Amino acid sequence: MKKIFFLAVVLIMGTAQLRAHEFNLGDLMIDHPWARPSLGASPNGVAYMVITNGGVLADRLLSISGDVAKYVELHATFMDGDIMRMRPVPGGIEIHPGHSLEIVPGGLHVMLMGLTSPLKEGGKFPLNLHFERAGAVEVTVFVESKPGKHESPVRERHH
Ligand SMILES: [Cu+2]
Repeated sequence: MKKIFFLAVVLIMGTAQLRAHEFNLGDLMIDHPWARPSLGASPNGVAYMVITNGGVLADRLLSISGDVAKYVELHATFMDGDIMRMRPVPGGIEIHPGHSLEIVPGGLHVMLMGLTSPLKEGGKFPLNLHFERAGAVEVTVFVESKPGKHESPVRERHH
């Protein structure tokens, strides 16, 4: 919150969408960062969000960091035969102008390895996103078992 380039806009768009939230950084809009509650004593968690580039220049999500876990990594999920596996995405991911980077269940996810405390339903924590052009922004991640009624059609098709 101390960073001068940090600009967060929380949109309240009606009672059914009270927990929808988004963050803006230059031409980038980060929609509803959320994480599943962690299971039991599981040391790991996952977080999701959708990042839209509304500008005319490409940008790149370089990395994600935070104190919520010992290691925070962007992971891709892929099928290896019948087994779903995941691996880090080195060098980050480009976001073309007019496109959205969907970090959603079944695809990309933010891997939180070595949680410093369990993720509890209704809780929240900050993550820092680092972009090549736009710089850095802190977003607030809501801990929810489901991202709620406000979930966009884009994300629902992955369920
Ligand atoms: Cu992972």
